[in-house]
Amino acid sequence: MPAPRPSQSTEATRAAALQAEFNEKKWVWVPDEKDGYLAGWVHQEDDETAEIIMSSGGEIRRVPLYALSKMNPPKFDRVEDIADLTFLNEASVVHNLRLRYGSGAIYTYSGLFLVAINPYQNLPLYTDAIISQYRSKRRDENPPHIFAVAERAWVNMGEERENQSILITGESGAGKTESTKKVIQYLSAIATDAHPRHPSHSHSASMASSFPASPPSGLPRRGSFHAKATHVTSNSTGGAKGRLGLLERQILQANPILEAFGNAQTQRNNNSSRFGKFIRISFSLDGSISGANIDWYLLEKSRVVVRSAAERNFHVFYQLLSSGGSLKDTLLLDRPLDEYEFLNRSRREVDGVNDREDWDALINALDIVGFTVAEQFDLFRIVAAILHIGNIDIRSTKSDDAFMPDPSQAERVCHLLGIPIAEFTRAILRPRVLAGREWVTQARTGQQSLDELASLSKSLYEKSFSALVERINRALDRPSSKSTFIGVLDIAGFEIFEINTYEQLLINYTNEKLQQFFNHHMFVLEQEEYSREGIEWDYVNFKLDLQPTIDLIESSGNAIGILSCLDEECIMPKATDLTFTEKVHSIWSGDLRATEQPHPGRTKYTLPKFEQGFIITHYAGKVEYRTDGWLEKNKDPLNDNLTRVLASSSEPYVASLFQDFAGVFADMPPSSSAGFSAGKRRPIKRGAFRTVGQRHKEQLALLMAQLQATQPHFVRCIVPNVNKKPGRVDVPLVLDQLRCNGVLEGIRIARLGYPNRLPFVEFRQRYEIMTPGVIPRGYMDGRKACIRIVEALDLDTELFRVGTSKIFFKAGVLADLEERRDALLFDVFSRLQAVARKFS
Ligand code: AD9
Ligand code: MG
Repeated sequence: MPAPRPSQSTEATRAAALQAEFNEKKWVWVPDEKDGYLAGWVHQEDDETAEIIMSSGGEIRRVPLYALSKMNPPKFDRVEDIADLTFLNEASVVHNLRLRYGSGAIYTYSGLFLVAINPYQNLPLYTDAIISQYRSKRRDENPPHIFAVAERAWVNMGEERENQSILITGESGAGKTESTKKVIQYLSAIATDAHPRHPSHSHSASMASSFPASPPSGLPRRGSFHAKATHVTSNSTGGAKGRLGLLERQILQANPILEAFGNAQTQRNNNSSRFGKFIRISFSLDGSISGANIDWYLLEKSRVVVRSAAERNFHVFYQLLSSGGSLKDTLLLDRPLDEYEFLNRSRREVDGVNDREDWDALINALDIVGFTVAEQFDLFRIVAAILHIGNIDIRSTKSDDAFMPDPSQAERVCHLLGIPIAEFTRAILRPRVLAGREWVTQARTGQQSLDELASLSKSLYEKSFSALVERINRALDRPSSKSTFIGVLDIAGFEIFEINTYEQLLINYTNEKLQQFFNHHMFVLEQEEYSREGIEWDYVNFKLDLQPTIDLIESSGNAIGILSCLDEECIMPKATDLTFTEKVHSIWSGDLRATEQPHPGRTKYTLPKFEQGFIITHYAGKVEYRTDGWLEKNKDPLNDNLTRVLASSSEPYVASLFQDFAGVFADMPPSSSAGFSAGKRRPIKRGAFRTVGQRHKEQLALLMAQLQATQPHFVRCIVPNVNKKPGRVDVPLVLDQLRCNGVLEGIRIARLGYPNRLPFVEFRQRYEIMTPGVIPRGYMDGRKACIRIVEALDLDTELFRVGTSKIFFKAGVLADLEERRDALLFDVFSRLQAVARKFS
């Protein structure tokens, strides 16, 4: 049950007192380096500056007027939707988020966004009782919640038979993956309820629950914020979990598997996803889950071989080594953890993580999803082989030729991977390469051979991860033409680090596209609302279009983009990272496309040089990219000799991982004894060789095409502080994120239009009192009445628009009206009191 509300009258009195106190002064937010913004009131002001008395401490500061932000009246404290604030400035946005977070309300709407601030503690927000509380309810009937977003997606899907997507982004550690899990938890619970196995909940009734076309916006109802900020706390009893069907359980259990192989402890997050994912859950017409599918993006495979000393490798390495039984013996893992080179140069244990328990959970999950014992063994075979590869000792002779002093370690690797040791050793130490038309043996230095082993480890891990996801998909995928899906995207948000490299470019490029998608969506929705209401509004000139930046990165063909430029350099014989960088600067030096008008403030066609790199102006800010290592990163090379050996492995799983590379074998040296029979040879697939950039571009294009065919919902996760601690909000840190994740951009767009809107009835009820005598007695239609009232209120005509059912206002106008209304009421109230005193 919701917390008891204070009685109406005490609440009203308190609100009136707060308002009266507020009205006495001109309150503002003053920018502050440490706290972001501090409250103060204007003591004196001239044309350009103001003297502010700071609210805490009474210190006086002189501040230029442009730096000040207006404060919202106290009745707006803790509003559930930031869009309802009448002063929509950064300071008010973070103030509201901070206030709410302080009282345990981690979720807040901001127009189309749900903002979620990581609580860093387990709040009782996700029980079965809460699930029921959100079931079949409109957004405004409950406090903001991730469940409300899931509910809305579900209802929209049912009513409109349209696919839905929930796009969750945020920094590392912000809570994306947790939010994704909550969405899936909610959907599996309600889908189970909708299922015919539970006739008490008729699915048709639940799917048909009505939902308003758009959330009510405008001035929130009075007195509703405080009461609703407290969440229901009730514990689950029994619950949906026990009732889930196999498919639902498999979908839920896919997650621990993905996390074991795709997550790792980092400085920012003990369980950081090192890949992005898009999970689609399909539903049949009756509302039951009919299948699921997972796509993944950009696995950080370099972590397998290197990482900072304070971080760990992927969880599965530690889990496997903590396992009991004979598996480790079979995999020849007879050493303690600190004797594996790929594990012992960095952290080994993590607070709050029990690798042994997680291992059990992983095996349990694999069992539930349906991996056979042999399939499970294959997964761990690769993990173990990688650990052994890390321990292969390679040295250089005096003439700098690589040699392997002790083959026993390589023997372990070859045993597990099912490949001949002689072939393997030769591929690593002295591969045969095509020089002109001749096959020659290439001498390698020790370092080159070690690099090859590192590439092999990364490749093995990534390919096995890919096969793992495919296998999960085979278990969950039940394609059916009648089903519709809800897709959840859990992907890293915009990144601006001290040093930004190729990975950041790909992530930021992804986010630029997602933001463009959001802008477009918001634009369309706003436009629709305006045209429904018959309001003229020109959206075109608002610098909403992020396409120039996107083109700059992705375009191919004549108007080449950065990724294609990199691809070209990758096939140039003598190209280096430096020649690539120079090419970038020669192409985008500004004059080439001088005829195209870049948007003001977004200088897109000159990429200023710095050290070895360039700067791109993204929607979220300028980012300096350093280009060292890009050619290698993009080519992602693995020598042909090695892939050939692996593709002909006697272990079908290992061979299958490299089958796509069979294409190169057309060029294999005739003398090679790589040892695969013609029968084993797979069809030639030359297309399989693509650069990392190309692959990502294609994957992203597919994702965008899918998203475009859905009705989207946007969730933005926020890290409140860098200490992973509950309760503290570091305002500058939060502001940075709001800027990067598009929340402030969304507000900017909203402000360009008429963000506050009220239905005629509401407007009249509230403000008629301020214009006595303007509306004649008897009937008058709502629109006419409103027009009369605003005219009498003497509002500048630029500040509002009258639609067909609502009246629209620019930001800030309603606050002024409220102030005038309060003053009036106060006046009336005082006079009534005076009269009352006279008669008592
Ligand atoms: V990363 O980009 O994968 O590094 P995420 O996915 O954004 O990151 P994650 O969901 O893993 O972050 O959350 C990080 C940690 O914050 C979790 O392990 C929890 O300890 C904590 N967290 C996040 N959201 C919640 C929540 N709603 N309730 C409780 C939470 N704890
Ligand atoms: Mg994550």
